[in-house]
Amino acid sequence: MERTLILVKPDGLQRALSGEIIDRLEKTGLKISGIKLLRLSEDIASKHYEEHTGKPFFEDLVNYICSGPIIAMVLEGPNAVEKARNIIGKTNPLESPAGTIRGDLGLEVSRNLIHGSANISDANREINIFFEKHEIIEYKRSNEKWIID
Ligand code: IDP
Ligand code: MG
Repeated sequence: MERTLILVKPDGLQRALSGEIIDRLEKTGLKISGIKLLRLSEDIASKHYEEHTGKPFFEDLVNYICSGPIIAMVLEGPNAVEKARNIIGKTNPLESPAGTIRGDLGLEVSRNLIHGSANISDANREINIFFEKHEIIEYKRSNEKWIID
């Protein structure tokens, strides 16, 4: 089954929105297969955001993501990557429609609350940065047949 990496960014925790953010994603039916609280080092943050190396916002982005604890999470389900991105919204909260996490809860691109992998290959790469194999748990939920046909 497809998996994606989600990060509740430092502003999400500072604003006590982590429950709300996880709730919105979990209610879709996506299953939490890994979850942890951690504070990123500059090295790990730069690795996670390596595609943005050299961009004007890169240094601010790394400082932002390292500025406080984050929650890292693996979500699993059919089309998990695309589904999570749809719930998250566009990169800039201003362009994110109402009903999305960034659209409803954020104002600025540099404080956009949450990360979700952009595609399956990014998801695999990012999950490997944040989780050891044994930290991802495979389990069945009793209501799964009512969520996934
Ligand atoms: P994404 O998070 O929607 O995938 P990316 O383009 O991959 O967006 O950018 C990664 C993160 O970098 C964004 O979530 C946001 O926190 C930050 N970012 C992107 N563009 C800007 C910008 O123009 N100014 C400041 N921060 C930005
Ligand atoms: Mg991205």
